[in-house]
Parts: sequence; structure tokens; C-alpha cells
Amino acid sequence: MTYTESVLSSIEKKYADQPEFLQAVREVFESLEKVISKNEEVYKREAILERLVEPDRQIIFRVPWVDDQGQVRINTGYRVQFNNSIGPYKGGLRLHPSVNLSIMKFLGFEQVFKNSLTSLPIGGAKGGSDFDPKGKSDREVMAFCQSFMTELCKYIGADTDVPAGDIGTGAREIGYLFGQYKRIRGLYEGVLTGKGLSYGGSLVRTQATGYGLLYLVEELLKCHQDNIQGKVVAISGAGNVAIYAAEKAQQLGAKVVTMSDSTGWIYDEDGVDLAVVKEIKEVRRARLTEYKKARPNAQYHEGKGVWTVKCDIALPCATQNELLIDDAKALVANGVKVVAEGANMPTSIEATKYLQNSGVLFVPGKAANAGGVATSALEMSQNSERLSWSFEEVDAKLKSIMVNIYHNIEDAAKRYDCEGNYVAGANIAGFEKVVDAMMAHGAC
Ligand code: NDP
Ligand code: 2IT
Repeated sequence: MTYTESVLSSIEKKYADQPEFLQAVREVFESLEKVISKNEEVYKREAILERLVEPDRQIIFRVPWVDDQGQVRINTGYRVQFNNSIGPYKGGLRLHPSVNLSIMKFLGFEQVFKNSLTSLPIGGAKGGSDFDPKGKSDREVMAFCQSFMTELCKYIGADTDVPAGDIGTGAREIGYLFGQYKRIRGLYEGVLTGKGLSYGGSLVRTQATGYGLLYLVEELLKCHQDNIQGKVVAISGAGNVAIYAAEKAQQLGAKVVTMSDSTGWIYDEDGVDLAVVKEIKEVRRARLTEYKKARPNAQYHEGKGVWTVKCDIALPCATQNELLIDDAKALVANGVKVVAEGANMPTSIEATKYLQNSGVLFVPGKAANAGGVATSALEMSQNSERLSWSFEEVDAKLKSIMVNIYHNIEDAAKRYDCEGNYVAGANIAGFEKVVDAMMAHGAC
């Protein structure tokens, strides 16, 4: 058994009840096999892989809050501080009923490599709660956020750990969380990113993940003597990442034909009307069923199915494991050329391999969606120097970071004889920087 296999086998036993975490580790370890084998004795002596898969710290806490009926409600809060070898912990907070330790750990683990790929000094973490913001009043969301931060504030800070948004955590939640942090700690500092523009937020952060995804796809196509103009794009999700991915795709001349939410999906052959989607999702926090009222020619379908349409580019931007083997087969049968992940781990390992073996250009989330956290790191820089940069300045930096990421992962794949395998390239390039810092810090 190689060193990589033996560490994987031991965590498969130890964390058998954490399927998402194991899925994320398996994918990374498979890519690292070649890198590790070049220097196996040293990595083994330094216990590099054992340290990579064990978070520095996992904080789990009770979150009590009072609902509008006066009932006390209890949720579980998490912050998994995974690895701070290259900078302060950084990563979002997810508020969704499915949140558990396995999901927090997979997201934290992915974040370590993603943050490394940005080339900025940020370590990896993730947090959140099984609280469901859907259907809650603003006051209930505020009560939850204040209670959550009352505990979380003991563990975070501008130079320690800087959380941000993720599923269910947007501008409203970040505002309440920041207010409570400031009140309890008495510090006005860049402890969260994704803040409002009036209190230290950065221009472009709202758009960053979606825009960054398209900047990377644009570069990928350019390097394959193609471009995005006139391409048909299928997008899943209708949240922060999906909306701004669609916006940039349209700005670059592509036609976006699908979007989805947790209950169904829309198909608009004439191209999705984003102003309608924004009004439904960002303003009214309603369901995509509403879309057809404004666009009678569009179709609305209950349940899954977004990957059954004919498209050139597929951008999964909703959640983990939303693109499975049958979806991959349907996409290939319909002639898809590019799949780039806006969400974290939306494609199963089996579906990923099928797409790669079918000649589809596949870019994993840790590279393709890194524009969000990269712009968060730019927000941290602005907070540190107490300045705000212009939209154009941040956007240009975001674009150059995404172009850089593409070339770094492409180069890493080439160096290890797997040209065009961007999964391997992203894992290897992300690992190289983190492992270098870990070795420099000694056994810690
Ligand atoms: P949002 O909460 O803004 O949007 C999520 C969207 O996905 C919503 O449309 C939601 O439906 C849908 N969705 C969520 N869970 C499910 C589910 N279980 N089944 C079907 N649909 C679902 O989140 P974000 O856009 O911020 O995040 C989307 C993905 O991108 C996540 O994987 C996240 O980790 C990742 N990501 C986010 C970044 C960010 O900066 N925000 C950065 C990098 C990655 P509904 O509208 O019904 O709630
Ligand atoms: O998955 C992610 O990269 C995010 N949710 C964004 C994290 C951040 O700190 O901006």
C-alpha cells in the first residue's frame, strides 16, 4: 500500500460516517499520488497527509434564539478551522438545514486548496449552521445571527479567521453578524467579508464568484482557440453564484437558457431574463415558479432536470452532488464542451471521470469558483489599509487572478503528465504551496 492509500484507508474507517468529507479527500488524494510518490519518505516522516486531513480545530456550539411566537429554538453552529499554513483561516458560513460536520469538513478541506490557488495569503476554514433562513422573518434571522455570533466571536478576528457568505448567508446575514461582532468585541475590523459598501465591503464581492467563473471559462476557451460568443449555457442554482455567472455570461455574448432552485428549474429558449430572476430571488426571496408569470414562453419544471437540455457550457452553481452520472451522460449526448463548477463539489467523482473521458473540458470548483474568496481577500486588504478600491480596479484584479489560476492548474497538470486534467492540476498546484509552508513550520 502506498502512503496515500494507507492514510486514505485509515480515514475511511475513522470517518465512515462523513461521506462528503471522504469524497473530497478521495478526489484530492488520487491527484496527489504522483506528487507524493516522488518524495514519499519525507512526506511520510512529516505526516503531511495525516495533518492535511485533520482540521486544526473544530468548534461546535449550541445556537439558541427566540422565534416570532416566543418559542425558544435551538440550532447547531460550526466553525471548522482547517489549515492556516499560508494565512489566517478564511471561508464562508453556510446556513442550510442539511449542514452537518461532514459537509463542514468537506467544504473546509476544499477551501484550503482553493485559497492556495488564489495566490493570496489565506488559510482554509468553513462554518455555518443547520438553521434554515427560508420562511423566517428578518427579526428571526437577526436573532439567529446575533446568537450565532455571540459564540463564534470568541474564535475569529481580522488576523485569525475571517468568515464570509455561502448558501443561505448573503448581505442581510453578514450585516447582522458584523453588527453583533462589533458590539461584543468592541472592534471595528475586517472580521467578515461580503460586507455592505457603507461599512467596509468591497465593490465586486457580490458578483465575484460568478464573474470569476466566467473569466476562467473565457481564458480556457481562448487557450483552446474558441470563445464564448454565441454559446448556449445551462446554469443550475438561482442564488449569488448562479445569478452573477449568468450576468457575466450574457455580457460576454452567450445565451443562458436554464436556472434552478431547490424546487424546480426554468428553461427559457430565448435566453433567461435576469432582471426577472433577480427580482424573484434577491428582492422577494420567492420561488422560480414565479418566472413564467413574467415570461410566458418559458418552461417551468418541478424537481431536477437542468442537465437534460442541449448546451455548449454547463455551470453547476447550486450545491454539492447535483450533477451525477446520468446527468453527465445526458450532457455529453447533447454535445456539451465545457463543464466548470461554480458550486463546491457539485459533480460526483463518477460523473467527473465520465466527462473527462468524453473529452469535455472540466474545471473543478476549487479553481473555477475561487474568484469569490479571492475578492474576499481583496476586501481584507482594503480593510487593512482603510481604503476602498474602484469597481474597475477590483474587477481587473479578479480577472487577472482567474487567468492566473487557469494557467497554474494547466501547467501543474502538464508537469505531472496529465495535460488537460484540471482536477489533478488544481489539486497539485493548491497542494504545492500549502505543503511548502507546512514543511517550513515544522511539526505543528
Ligand atoms: P445561495 O444561497 O445564494 O444560492 C444557492 C442556490 O442553490 C439557490 O438557488 C438554492 O435554491 C439552490 N440550492 C441550494 N441547495 C440546494 C439543494 N440542496 N438542491 C437544489 N438547489 C439548491 O448560495 P450561493 O450562490 O452563495 O452558493 C452556491 C454554491 O456556490 C454553493 O456550493 C457554495 O458553496 C458555492 N460557492 C459560493 C461562493 C460565494 O461567494 N457565495 C463562493 C464559492 C463557492 P433556493 O433558491 O430554493 O434556495
Ligand atoms: O466557498 C467559498 O469559497 C465561499 N463561500 C466564499 C468564501 C469567502 O471567504 O469569501
